[in-house]
Amino acid sequence: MTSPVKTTCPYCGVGCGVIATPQADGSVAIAGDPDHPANFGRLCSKGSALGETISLEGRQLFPMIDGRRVGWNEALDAAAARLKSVIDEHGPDAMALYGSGQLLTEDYYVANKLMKGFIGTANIDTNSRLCMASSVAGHKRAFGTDTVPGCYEDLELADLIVLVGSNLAWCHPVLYQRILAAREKRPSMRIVVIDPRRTNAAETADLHLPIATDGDVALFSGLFAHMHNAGAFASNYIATHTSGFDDALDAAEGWTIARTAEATGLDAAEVAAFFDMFTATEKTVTVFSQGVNQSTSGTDKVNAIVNCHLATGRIGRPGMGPFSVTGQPNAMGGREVGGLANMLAAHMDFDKAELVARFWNAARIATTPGLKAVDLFKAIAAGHIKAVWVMATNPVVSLPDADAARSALRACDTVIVSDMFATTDTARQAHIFLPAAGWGEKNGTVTNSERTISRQRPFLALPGEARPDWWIICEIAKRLGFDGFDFSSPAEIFAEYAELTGFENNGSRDLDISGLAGRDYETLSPVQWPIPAAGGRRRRFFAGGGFYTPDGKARFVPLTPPPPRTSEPGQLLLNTGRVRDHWHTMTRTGRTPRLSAHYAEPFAEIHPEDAEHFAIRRTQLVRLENRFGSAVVRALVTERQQKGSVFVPMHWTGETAPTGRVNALIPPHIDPASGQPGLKMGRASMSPVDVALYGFAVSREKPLLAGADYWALAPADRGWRTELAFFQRPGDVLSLARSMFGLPENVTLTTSIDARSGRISIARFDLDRLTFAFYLSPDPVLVSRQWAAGQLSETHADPLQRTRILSGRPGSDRPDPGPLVCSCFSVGANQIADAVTSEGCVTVDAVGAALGAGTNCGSCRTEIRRIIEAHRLAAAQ
Ligand SMILES: Nc1nc2c(c(=O)[nH]1)N[C@H]1C(S)=C(S)[C@@H](COP(=O)(O)OP(=O)(O)OC[C@H]3O[C@@H](n4cnc5c(=O)[nH]c(N)nc54)[C@H](O)[C@@H]3O)O[C@H]1N2
Ligand SMILES: Nc1nc2c(c(=O)[nH]1)N[C@H]1C(S)=C(S)[C@@H](COP(=O)(O)OP(=O)(O)OC[C@H]3O[C@@H](n4cnc5c(=O)[nH]c(N)nc54)[C@H](O)[C@@H]3O)O[C@H]1N2
Ligand code: SF4
Ligand SMILES: [Mo]
Repeated sequence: MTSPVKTTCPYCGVGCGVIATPQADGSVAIAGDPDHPANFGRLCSKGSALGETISLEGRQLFPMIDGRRVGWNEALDAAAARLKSVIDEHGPDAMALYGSGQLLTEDYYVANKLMKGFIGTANIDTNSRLCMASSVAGHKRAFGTDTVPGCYEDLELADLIVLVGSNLAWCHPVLYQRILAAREKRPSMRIVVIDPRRTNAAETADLHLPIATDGDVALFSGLFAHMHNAGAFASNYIATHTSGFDDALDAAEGWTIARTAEATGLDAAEVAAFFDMFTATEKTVTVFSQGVNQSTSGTDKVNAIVNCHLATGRIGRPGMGPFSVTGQPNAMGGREVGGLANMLAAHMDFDKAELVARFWNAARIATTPGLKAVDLFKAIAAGHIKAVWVMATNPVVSLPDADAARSALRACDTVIVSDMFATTDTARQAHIFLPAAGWGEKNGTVTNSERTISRQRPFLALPGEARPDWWIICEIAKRLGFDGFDFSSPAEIFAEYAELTGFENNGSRDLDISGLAGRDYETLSPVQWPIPAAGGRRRRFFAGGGFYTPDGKARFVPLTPPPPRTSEPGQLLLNTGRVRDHWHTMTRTGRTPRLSAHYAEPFAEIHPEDAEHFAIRRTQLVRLENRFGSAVVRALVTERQQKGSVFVPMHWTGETAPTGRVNALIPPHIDPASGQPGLKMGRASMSPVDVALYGFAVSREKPLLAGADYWALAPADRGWRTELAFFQRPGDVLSLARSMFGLPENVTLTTSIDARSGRISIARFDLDRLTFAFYLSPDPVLVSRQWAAGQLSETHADPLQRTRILSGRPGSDRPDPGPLVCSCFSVGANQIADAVTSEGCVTVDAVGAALGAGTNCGSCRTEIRRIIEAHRLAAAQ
């Protein structure tokens, strides 16, 4: 065992501190860092499973050109030569870099410096455009700069927390657990959730407003008008520290409770209850996320929320404020260094080009904004951009109109991709592939949602020829002939960046970390900005005004709510987002059996009445379709979904379930102020899929799936689990099984066929070990997935056990754990139900004491509560 290393989780913007301890057997023990101010030792299911994502399986460990192995010199020379010829021939704007909030600050800083300072184009944008751009634009409109005014502590100090378009329970789980713990201590604290779906966050809330899609501007306009009428406004704050109040009030006029209720699809009583709560509670924090940002009215939603906080003076004081929670681990860091095409660097706009050019000694500074993500990919498709470098993001999956994004890359002359995996849908389009170092190998800093800068420290050696992104960028910059990239470590880059934030600042810019310039980088502990060299640190912004607008006053924004979103005849609104245990396009979480078990395939949440209307039965496959594309996913019929709308997660890809790429259906419509696409704003028709044969398989080897019309592949302990469907009945199922699992024709298979139901089971044992079990049925296959996947780890010398595998049912001596609920302790729904009915565990804590479930990260506690509710009656009998 080597000594523990303090680092930061590479997933969400909570930015939890992690202690990683490499073990003698090559594994790494992961624990929450008790000293980190974001999590004080807690981790969620994804963070806890980090040790399982660091294996080198599937990693690309050397550079490639057109699929051919090359050395670094050749790869870097080729990349630089191709970029240079495009720039020389067509000008700097003919090239683009598309980056990511998963880059470290140091990577991001040099990428931005190279593009905007030396190549001379602002065509560098990032997946943060799909994520935080509307918050950035809203902050800049109101505050004159992109500042998050508050901090995490406010969430514990607040008396009211309003979550708007945020499933915090699943997407920022540690923050959510902090809120729940605070409410437990102080039961008067209230949580309101504003989300069209009854999410996990909504289930633990005191009030859930199932708002109609994009009703948010109307709701907060109504709140603005209501608070004005109630005399709740802070007239002193408004007069001293803001401008534009009268226009905002005029715009909100007439937004009565009745009108608001109508525009938001909510009950007038619910609206009134929310308005009264908000009006009466000074210590209110409004947390918002993608239900706000990912909309063509996203920036207006942000300002509708901020208007209410400004007008009540509830900003920058303990326990109050608007709070945009960031998605990615370094979404904030990217915004800081200038990773977005419309910002220059260090929170400076293009009007500061001369200053930045002087600081950088820049050869050719960009003076105007570049293309934003959606337009950037359109420019690639149109041939205006001839070379693109994609770094730490998977746009073929995550951009709207995803098939068009793939075609754009296919048509592009030069595609360079930096990733850890060469098999992603995007990396498959690369001409030049550059193998990047990943979490645990990389070294640098990230900034979380509350402006805390933490170190990501390496605890593993660089594998193969993988290199950190900052090194790759600097090597290419040098080959392009630019000075200013002679960095020998991330520490040197950070020091330069810190100096830039303080350069000719004198309090004119919020972002100032010049106080860190001389600080020892290796031992840097988590620290919240601003940290000016001259002193003047503070936790929060704007309690006493001091905005970064020309007159120092915050700006109210007058708003007109968009017309209510309706679906066209025969279509449903298409909402998208995340599940608890997966991270985006699953390149990392998709490698762990534990995290893959909670949801193992793509699905659509459908309201029971819509299911009936569209003739869709539970668990069958459905096709969603519109003029952009189509997707085939599993039907998950649930009342948590609003009628008239379906929800499909964004996670599945060509690698894991090729028909499940929901972004093929999302229109590339953008918010006019921020350029952020409305990723929650699709529309699609829905129909049942005519399936001839459904299949489910567990197997030791990865199956070959070429013949299946639908498949979803997930790892299991010691193998794989696969959902399948065939739209035409395959001729010979035994040959199909042999070809799927790579067995010659003469290998004997164990089979069982039920002529009446048409169900077929096929298995193969190698000595006493199961090689595969394959279940086929004209109806969705009824086999306990967790149990079947578990059979890959068992021995089966006993013929009775082999029979059970064929029948797809555990014996009474081996209870079926049921679908996974708690991924930290691998506890299934049946085990929890059993604890309720036979052991009388009728509280979540009692279930926890009996099974461990829900006692680590806590994210599954609402699911446990739901199971208890469902089985309570049986327990009482
Ligand atoms: N488990 C997990 N956690 C993650 C991530 C992950 O991939 N997996 N990704 C991280 C990243 S990058 C991000 S950006 C965050 C995102 O975190 P969240 O924003 O919390 O997650 P989403 O599921 O994208 O969307 C949140 C909710 O917005 C709702 N919504 C849709 N339309 C509307 C609307 O018009 N109004 C309102 N009020 N709500 C609406 C959806 O129903 C959904 O429940 O999560 C981060 N954390
Ligand atoms: N329909 C729909 N679409 C969405 C969203 C939605 O809610 N709905 N959400 C949007 C949002 S908020 C986001 S943030 C995006 C996320 O979407 P993406 O950024 O496309 O998703 P990831 O899977 O996180 O992609 C990160 C890639 O970088 C690689 N990687 C990880 N670390 C490193 C590193 O250090 N260096 C390098 N070079 N590579 C690395 C990973 O292997 C992976 O391939 O999706 C957006 N798309
Ligand atoms: S909440 Fe979970 S995913 Fe987010 S930083 Fe913490 S451990 Fe990582
Ligand atoms: Mo995001």
